[in-house]
Amino acid sequence: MLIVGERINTSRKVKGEPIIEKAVCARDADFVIKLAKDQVEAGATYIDLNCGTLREDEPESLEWLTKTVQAAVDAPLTFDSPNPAAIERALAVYDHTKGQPMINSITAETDRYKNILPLVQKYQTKVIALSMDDTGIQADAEKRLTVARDLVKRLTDDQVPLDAIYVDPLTFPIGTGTEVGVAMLEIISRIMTEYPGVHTIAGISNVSHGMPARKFLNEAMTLLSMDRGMDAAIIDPMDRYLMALIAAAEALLGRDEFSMNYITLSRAGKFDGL
Ligand code: THG
Repeated sequence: MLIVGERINTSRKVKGEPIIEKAVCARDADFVIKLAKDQVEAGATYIDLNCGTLREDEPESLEWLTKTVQAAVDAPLTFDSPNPAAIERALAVYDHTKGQPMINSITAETDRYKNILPLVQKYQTKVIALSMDDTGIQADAEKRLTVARDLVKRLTDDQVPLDAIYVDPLTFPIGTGTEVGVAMLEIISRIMTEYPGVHTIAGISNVSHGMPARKFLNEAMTLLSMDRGMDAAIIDPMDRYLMALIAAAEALLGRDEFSMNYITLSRAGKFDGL
């Protein structure tokens, strides 16, 4: 399972305080390095960088984040931005010896597709494909599926390998409709069956937005999505219980040979106290 650690995001607030945004604005390298190291230690395979709240300072800040995080950890990075100028600045300084970078994300919107695709090609990145187009995000599962299929086709036609594509079905809050969870699971399932070799990914925590006891919804949605074939997730890897459940599900779904990873994590004390 590819785990994208979501904690370096300037829109994240802790007890109402935008502490990440403050740290990035102040160029507090120690703060950012700790966020990155903690996530890698917790099992993140990619570290997401999102400083979209900084607006005109986003490109320079994303470049700084890239250099700062790469100097401290070996995990590859995910550039979480709709802004091609910011992504390109980050990619230009990216150390490719740390693994293939990922762009988060491309969509079927005319301008976004046109501006992001050349970066995917030039820097040979992985790319998250969000199922939205010029009409916006459709609530209807069939419509989102059509957009997702269209994106996979366009990307492969443009020489992006299936293995580099991570389709994101887009996570709606369960409070917005009874069928929201089912729709997401259906999109994951269909994409994974129709395009063998492609990947699916989701920013899971949005499913619980506005709900009480959010963690159970996030945990259940992660496991249900994995059962439908989802093989990557954007989550908080510091949630040890969620990480333990993911490892257990990997073993039970036959994605962990002889459960060796599960056993290794257990021996390393990753489940202690849970
Ligand atoms: N798909 C893709 N990219 C994404 C998302 C997605 N990037 C952004 C987001 N969704 C995933 N990243 C975050 C980062 C921070 C938070 C949630 C998702 C966050 N969550 C809690 C909240 O909502 O209140 C706060 C919990 C905490 O203390 O960390 O801040 O769907 N491709």
